[in-house]
Amino acid sequence: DDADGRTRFEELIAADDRVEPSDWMPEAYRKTLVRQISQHAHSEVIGMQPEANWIGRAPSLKRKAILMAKVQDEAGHGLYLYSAAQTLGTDRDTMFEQLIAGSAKYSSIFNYLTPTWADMGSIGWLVDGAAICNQVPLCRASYGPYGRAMVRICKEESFHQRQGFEILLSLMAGTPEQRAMAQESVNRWYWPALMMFGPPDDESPNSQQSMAWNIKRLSNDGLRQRFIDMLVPQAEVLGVTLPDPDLRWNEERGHYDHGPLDWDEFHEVLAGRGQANAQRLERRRQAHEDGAWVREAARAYAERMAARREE
Ligand code: FAQ
Repeated sequence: DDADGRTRFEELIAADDRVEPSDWMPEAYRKTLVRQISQHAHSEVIGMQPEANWIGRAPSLKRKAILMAKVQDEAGHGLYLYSAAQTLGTDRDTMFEQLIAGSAKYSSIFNYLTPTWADMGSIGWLVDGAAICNQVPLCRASYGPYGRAMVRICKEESFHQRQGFEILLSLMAGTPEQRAMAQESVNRWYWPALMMFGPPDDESPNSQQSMAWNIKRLSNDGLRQRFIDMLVPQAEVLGVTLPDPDLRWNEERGHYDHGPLDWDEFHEVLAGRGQANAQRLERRRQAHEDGAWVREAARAYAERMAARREE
């Protein structure tokens, strides 16, 4: 332990300043950041798969170009986040091995299937919408490289959210079949999107400490409520119904009341028994193996360049 370092760390947190990679930090602070950042990075990388499913089948050239750009952004977000985690001393190969071995978490939401085109709309509107709601406060996270990565990610996520909303808006202005497709998709994605914020506050083991360290700024339930309050007027503009019969404005609280979430489903998905857990990991493993030659070539090139510099 470094007494001066600890005092300085506590001062930084108390002043709501930023902790930088060269600063002393408690091991538990480092560990929880690596846990949260790597989980987020893996979510971005695995999160490319549900949408990649539709790149080859997008209904127009324009839609295809937009979807490709979005999925590429997700790869980029993964890279910023792996870089932020690397400044804490855990390298990307290690995190990748944990992902492929199935021992690392990624967001529950990416274990749901995308059978219809409307799912591209729902992912943008609901999944990216939830992501922004969760991540805007993370731009102020106490760890510098993480907060700064989040600023750029949030800007890109806003575009993703709007493109999803616009897909649904187009479908809702279409034929009865298209409207039905949009509604059916929203019905499937609504509850899983609410689960993205994590377990209820009284069952969230990490929240209290993460909030004391200024990593998380708002609780899981607090963010979930903020998200629901945001969605209701947007659903009205779209003309879709949110599939919760208990959803109603509570004048006293100044928030929408909502029905209970199915936490058994959440725990099943986390335990690996969601619709697509096995498929997502298998695809990731295969892509990693298929990319071995690229890593080998990049390493050989880097070595040759280093040797040349020494000459
Ligand atoms: N799925 O004590 P807490 C995106 C775990 S957005 C799976 O409350 P914490 C953009 C949690 O890790 C999605 N696991 O934990 C995109 C912990 O287990 P651990 C990614 C979950 O950390 C859009 C345990 O449950 N965004 O990718 C989930 O304080 C479209 C107990 O929970 C982020 O990761 C879940 N939903 O709060 C990409 C944002 N919820 O780690 C492509 C950053 C909880 O102890 C297409 N992360 N768990 O083994 C966070 O803000 C936090 O980590 C929370 C969880 C809020 C997710």
